[in-house]
Amino acid sequence: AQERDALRERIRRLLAERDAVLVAHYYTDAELQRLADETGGCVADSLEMARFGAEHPASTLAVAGVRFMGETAKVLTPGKRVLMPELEATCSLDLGCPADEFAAFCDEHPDRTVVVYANTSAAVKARADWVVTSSIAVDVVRHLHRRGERILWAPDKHLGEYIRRETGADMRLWDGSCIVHEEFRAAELAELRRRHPEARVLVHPESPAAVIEQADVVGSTSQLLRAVVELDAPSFIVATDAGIFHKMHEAAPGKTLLEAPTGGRSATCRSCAHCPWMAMNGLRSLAAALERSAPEVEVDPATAAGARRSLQRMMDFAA
Ligand code: CIZ
Ligand code: SF4
Repeated sequence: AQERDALRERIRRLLAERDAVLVAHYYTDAELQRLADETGGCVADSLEMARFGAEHPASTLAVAGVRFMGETAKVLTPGKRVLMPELEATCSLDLGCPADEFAAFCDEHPDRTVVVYANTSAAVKARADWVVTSSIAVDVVRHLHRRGERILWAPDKHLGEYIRRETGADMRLWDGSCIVHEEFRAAELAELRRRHPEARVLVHPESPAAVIEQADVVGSTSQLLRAVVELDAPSFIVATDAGIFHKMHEAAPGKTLLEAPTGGRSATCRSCAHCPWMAMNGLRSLAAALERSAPEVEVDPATAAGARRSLQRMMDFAA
């Protein structure tokens, strides 16, 4: 405990020395989320993290999250230094959608509007017409569908199928998935609901359709967090990364939160609904990154300009 206190102190000092602010994702460890809150940083979903970083006066952003989040921060604020504890922290959606293969997929469907999820590399975003997050995906695709546009969607097939069901849009889907949300199990969830009939079910749309079907609320991390506070229910079954429980407990201290059942990827994982790449972020690696001012996220200017264009479309639509 003493060592962790010392680490926290060192990080506070380094943040000040480097003119840096810590932005942490909801799925990172609670101690990083706490430190971000205590040092005037922010804890948020991927897009809110980027927005906060853009508006904050610090010249360096220390991004605790996964690589595409660091890239998005760099794309939106090219003048800032973006440090990450671990550049190898990635995402199965990003990994499963390499830019060259994605460009070939787009070339096969030149008549379709290309909409990609925020969980992609800057290079994939640069090839897209639109970037969306899970909080705005249905609204954007409905808008495009009403304009008569047909959609090419990547990379998450579960989110893509969900958007298609909600909007009725004509969508071609890339075959990608999140290794965390894909593990939620419909039969076991139904069983848990039988044992807790008072609980409301909150599901992130990266989950399989049979899990989404059982949800009272389907939404992004921020939307699920809001639901815990706003819905008048004593308990909730939550199907998203367990990292979110820190903020949920903080925001709604009296409520009972239950983890939605997973298939169980490994016998050793603390919680199977916890992203192994998010877990690469820790106090020690953060302190080292600040100490060395590395590793730094770089995005080449042409790619950044392309990604900024499709991100900006989403932000203009949301405004
Ligand atoms: O699953 C993820 O990685 C999410 C929900 C990211 C984000 O904040 O949009
Ligand atoms: Fe990617 Fe899933 Fe991890 Fe989010 S939780 S970063 S979508 S692998």
